[in-house]
Amino acid sequence: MAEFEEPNISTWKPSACILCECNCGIEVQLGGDGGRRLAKVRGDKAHPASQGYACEKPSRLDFYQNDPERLTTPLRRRADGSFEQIDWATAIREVAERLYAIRDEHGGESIFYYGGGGQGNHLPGAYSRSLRAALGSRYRSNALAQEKTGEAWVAMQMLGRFTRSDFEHCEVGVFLGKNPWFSHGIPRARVTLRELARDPERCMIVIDPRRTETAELADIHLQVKPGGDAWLLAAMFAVIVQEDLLARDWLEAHCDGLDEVLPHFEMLPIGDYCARAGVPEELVRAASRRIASASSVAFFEDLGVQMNRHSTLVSYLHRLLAYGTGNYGREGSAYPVTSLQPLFSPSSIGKDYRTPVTNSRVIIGLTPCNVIPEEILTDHPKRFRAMFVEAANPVHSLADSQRMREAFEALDLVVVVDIALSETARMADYVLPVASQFEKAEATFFNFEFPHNYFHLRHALMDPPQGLFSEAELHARLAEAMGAMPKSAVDALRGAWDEGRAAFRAQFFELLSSDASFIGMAPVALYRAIGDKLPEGCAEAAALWALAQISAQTIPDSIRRAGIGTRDGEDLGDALFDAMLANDHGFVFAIDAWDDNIGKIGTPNGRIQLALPELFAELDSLPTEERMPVDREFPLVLSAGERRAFTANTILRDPSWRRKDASGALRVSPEDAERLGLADGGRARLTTRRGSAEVVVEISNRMQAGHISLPNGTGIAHSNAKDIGGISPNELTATRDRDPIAGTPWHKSTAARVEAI
Ligand SMILES: Nc1nc2c(c(=O)[nH]1)N[C@H]1C(S)=C(S)[C@@H](COP(=O)(O)OP(=O)(O)OC[C@H]3O[C@@H](n4cnc5c(=O)[nH]c(N)nc54)[C@H](O)[C@@H]3O)O[C@H]1N2
Ligand SMILES: Nc1nc2c(c(=O)[nH]1)N[C@H]1C(S)=C(S)[C@@H](COP(=O)(O)OP(=O)(O)OC[C@H]3O[C@@H](n4cnc5c(=O)[nH]c(N)nc54)[C@H](O)[C@@H]3O)O[C@H]1N2
Ligand code: SF4
Ligand SMILES: [Mo]
Repeated sequence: MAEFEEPNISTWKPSACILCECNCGIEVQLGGDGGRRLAKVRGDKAHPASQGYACEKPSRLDFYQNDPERLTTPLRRRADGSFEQIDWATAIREVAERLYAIRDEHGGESIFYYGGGGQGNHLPGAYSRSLRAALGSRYRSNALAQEKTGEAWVAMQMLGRFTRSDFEHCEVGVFLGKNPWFSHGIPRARVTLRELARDPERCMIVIDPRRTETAELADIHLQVKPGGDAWLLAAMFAVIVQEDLLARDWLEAHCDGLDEVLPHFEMLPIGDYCARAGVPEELVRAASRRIASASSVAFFEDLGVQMNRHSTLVSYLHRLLAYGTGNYGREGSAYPVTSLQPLFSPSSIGKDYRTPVTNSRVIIGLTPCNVIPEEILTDHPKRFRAMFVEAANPVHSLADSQRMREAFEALDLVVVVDIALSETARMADYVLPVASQFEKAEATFFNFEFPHNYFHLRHALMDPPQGLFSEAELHARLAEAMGAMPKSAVDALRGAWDEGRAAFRAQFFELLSSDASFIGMAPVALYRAIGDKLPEGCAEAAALWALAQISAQTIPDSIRRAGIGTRDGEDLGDALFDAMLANDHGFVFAIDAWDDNIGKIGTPNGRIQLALPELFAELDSLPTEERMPVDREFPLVLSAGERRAFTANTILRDPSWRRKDASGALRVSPEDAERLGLADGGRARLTTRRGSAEVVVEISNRMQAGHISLPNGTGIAHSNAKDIGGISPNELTATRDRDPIAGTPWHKSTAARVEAI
């Protein structure tokens, strides 16, 4: 994948792609001025998960690393709204003072934290724990609370654990509102999809209103009408119930609550539901029977349903279909995730706390993204007063950018930590620029595989530009400026490290037991104590030492099965930490066994809970509800945010990175194009209740009539942007369009109209 012909090319260095959550291993040759260019990029064969696989995107990573608009100095907003450059000492001092002032006046709970990492960088989130602890900040959120919280709410109640599925070995694979051909989400996605499609003994089922690239490979494509999944899935489970296809013995052995669930499906009018969903009844019955007869079924639900009407209900129906047919815990089905740092923490379930203003459910510790503006734009005494945003771009990525901007304007203080002047950074009082993901050690906690699970600590490939440093260093400096850094603890730990690991462990655990407040400051204290003592390019790994110790206590058997810490007298946590540092191509940190999964059900009685009564009312209202409320003014259904070959949220800002689809076209069916007088490549005006924009049209026979689709991550302000470089989808979406339980947005079914220009 040669991109640049440059002299002085370096040897191949291992790293990872940061453009989707797969984080495929890559190898990079550096070149150009001072060796700062990612000159050549290829898939890394030594990476245990991706095994050399890479899609079309990582060859363009230099557009991230060498964006001409990278920030190099801290910025402070002037009264007139413009920015001035300030030095680091001033920036750190003023940010610390102003955060403390807000804490003192309104309480730490009024300071809201957003972000902590995107598709490639989760270490900032680990270090930000210290900032939140120092401030007593309680509410936080990130992108998971606009996609996965409904699913997490369902999974935690039914199973007490978050699960993923084994597409490599399944007999039947079901993709529900998911297009892995372009969005990936499973290792080596295209290889796995082709294998599933090619094997006549296996079957792929895709539920998507578009004839996607994935749907084209499928054996059964249920081409649902947009927003119709609740009716479709209810009908599918009703087929299982009414045709007596339930896995009765398995249900008896492992599940509770079947008797409460069955009455909702025994009389369900399957034909009527299929008609509402827009899918032929015979095809629905065939798909349901195929699922019931398979030895194993893997399901993947994603944004097509999670950012859509009835999303939490659909997550529930999908699981009824899976568990009703016995698909949990055996090879080729769903498994509970063994993670180093659980993104979906079971500990947060049961503690049902709510947001201060809208009284919304906080799920897995996250405030629903769609309510954030309402938690600010009010005179409620408990409203959020300040926001600290890190490695995220919520003004662009959350519903209703206009409203988000109003909310940001209303805050007393906004601090944004980013590498670029993002749409969110533009609203900040202080912008704090940091090292890029290739200039510091980084890692993600997207550890979702089974039975072998992987971790990859990437080492810095180069130093940051003069004056910049990582989030770890930033959080340490902020803690110091706030007087919150436990200095004597740092000194004690530094000394102990030089004596050896046993002394270091003893010292660390003594600090923990003697001072309850130490735990909150441990990430920055570890960084200060040992960051500079770790191998070159690994300083930011310091906080992982504590994570390794915790993992050694929570999942010791899984780690030992991976061959770690098996030598006599070796400390398991330290062995895991050393393995993290030593394996710069990634490594297997845990091996699990399918047989253990039933025992890992995390509900109080160790059985799967089939009945979620809180969802029954919504389920039973389906017969009288319309799929999309009829609105003559806005007759089309817009899916705002489709993954395409060249989209990657807003990680890459320079639009020249996109080899295809430079205009981020609105996809329209041939029928609609004809009716509306639209030409391929022509312009049109797209309008929703919330906004209006000029778009370029692509006539696509993958679209069904009545459905139109825009890409995600486009419409970014950049000096290389030409004319229509795509529009920002959330200028068109509304915060009140959200799920009643989880508050997740309905981006995939926004009412819209299109007019030719
Ligand atoms: N190329 C690329 N890959 C990415 C990303 C990226 O930006 N670009 N982002 C990553 C991230 S953050 C995520 S969360 C994942 C998301 O991955 P996906 O969820 O697979 O991505 P989308 O394309 O947003 O949505 C999937 C499908 O939902 C369909 N859909 C729309 N409306 C409906 C509906 O009513 N019902 C059903 N059943 N389907 C519907 C769309 O047609 C689309 O094919 O992708 C990751 N991978
Ligand atoms: N309408 C609509 N909206 C959507 C979606 C959709 O389908 N439709 N998809 C949603 C989904 S699934 C997701 S996950 C979100 C993603 O949205 P966000 O979570 O807001 O994240 P990104 O767009 O990935 O923004 C990442 C930011 O991090 C910055 N950055 C890059 N590297 C670093 C670094 O090393 N350190 C720091 N501090 N910053 C860095 C980038 O410059 C960028 O500003 O978007 C969501 N928004
Ligand atoms: S699938 Fe593509 S975009 Fe995702 S991490 Fe791998 S190479 Fe990067
Ligand atoms: Mo996402």
